[in-house]
Amino acid sequence: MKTQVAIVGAGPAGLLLGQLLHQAGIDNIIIERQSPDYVLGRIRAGILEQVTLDLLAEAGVGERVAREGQVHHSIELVFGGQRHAIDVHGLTGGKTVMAYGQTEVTRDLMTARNALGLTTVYEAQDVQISGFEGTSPCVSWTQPNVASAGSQRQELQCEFIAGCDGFHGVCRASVPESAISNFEKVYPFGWLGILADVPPVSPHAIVYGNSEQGFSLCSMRSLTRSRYYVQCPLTDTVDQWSDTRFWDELRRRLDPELAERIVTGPSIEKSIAPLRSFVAEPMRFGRLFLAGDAAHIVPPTGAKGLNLAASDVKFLSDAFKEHYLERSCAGLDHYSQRALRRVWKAERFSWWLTSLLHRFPDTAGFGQRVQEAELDYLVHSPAMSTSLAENYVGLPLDFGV
Ligand code: FAS
Ligand code: PHB
Repeated sequence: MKTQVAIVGAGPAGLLLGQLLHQAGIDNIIIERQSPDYVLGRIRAGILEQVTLDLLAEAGVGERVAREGQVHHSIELVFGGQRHAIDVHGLTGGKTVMAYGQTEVTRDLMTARNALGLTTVYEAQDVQISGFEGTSPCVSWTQPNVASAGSQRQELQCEFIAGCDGFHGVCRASVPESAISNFEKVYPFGWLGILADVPPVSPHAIVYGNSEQGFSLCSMRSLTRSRYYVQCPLTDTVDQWSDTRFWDELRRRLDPELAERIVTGPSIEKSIAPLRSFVAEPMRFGRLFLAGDAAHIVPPTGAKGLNLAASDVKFLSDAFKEHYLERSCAGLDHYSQRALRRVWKAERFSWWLTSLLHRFPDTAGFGQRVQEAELDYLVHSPAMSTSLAENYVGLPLDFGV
């Protein structure tokens, strides 16, 4: 098999990149280790920035999200038993965010790729990449479930490899340690998240809480499906959290009026995710380019993970178009520096909001009072609220350039 760009990973980054390259006439094949249902079964992000929405529209998959997504003009912060609205729309000159689940983004991209008859190899096992430091990159794998393929290795010769295979993928792991620098911060808690088919308690604004018991988040996937989170110890397991315990704990962490309004119901998904900040530098190694979670991870507090993957893909697809259509390598040579400038600003914002909204086991006394003072200052300072708002809606792609 041969292609121009081999994409490893059929999550949002890989699928979006494949769509944009196809539209530019650049041949690509995606190699994914899981099944389509498994990929769709992962419950992840829920908030899209305008930059991401514009990219989905450019990729030809903007119609359903525009129809079914819920536009949010504000967010709310709950602390000290009181709820404070942050007028994101007013503070950013009219910008908003969209509540629309990553699962639906992935579904829309999968549907579009299938409709175009583009090649996506699912359930590829033992995926390996090679030759990316030279001029003949190659992706190989075994396809045990396909009789004709048997168990011999399949090989895809390509001109470039896009590593869109997430934090635990093979692409970043294939880079020699001497060629890569990793920057990481692991947080001493996780998020217990549930999905329930009940109307969201706050359909027009995501609610972030910081109470004595810890962080909480009230989000949604639609007007009939809610997504909630509470901070929990890393030692907790899902089995220790019955639905009743979850709902009681969530109510405990909200202001009385909101707690009263919560509509509870059986969870249809329940999981605990650890929180980390992570960046690998650079994001390019010869003919291998990393994008999305393959290159960086943010704590989900700032709703940046999926949106950063989208902006990486915007920069990388533009660079490939320059290479193939204008015969210029400038974009490819500049990709890592350009993407990392945006990544680090999102890392900073996500770290800052996580530090502000969570209870840290080793922070008491002075540190706790400073956190409470910063929250009080934030909701009463137009300057501080504007800084939160402009980062929350997503900085412009050319910010600071
Ligand atoms: P993904 O991890 O989504 O996709 C990578 C793909 O590569 C997967 O399909 C995987 O199966 C495949 N793959 C892996 N190894 C491979 C190999 N060796 N060969 C072939 N394929 C391989 N972000 C938010 O903004 N808000 C949230 O609330 C939020 N919650 C999250 C919860 C969890 C548990 C996790 C892990 C992440 C969460 N994120 C959240 C971040 C998440 O949304 C990511 O930013 C987003 O999935 C990034 O997309 P991709 O870069 O495509 O990576
Ligand atoms: C979600 O809906 O999953 C979500 C929303 C906002 C966040 C994180 C996650 O900051």
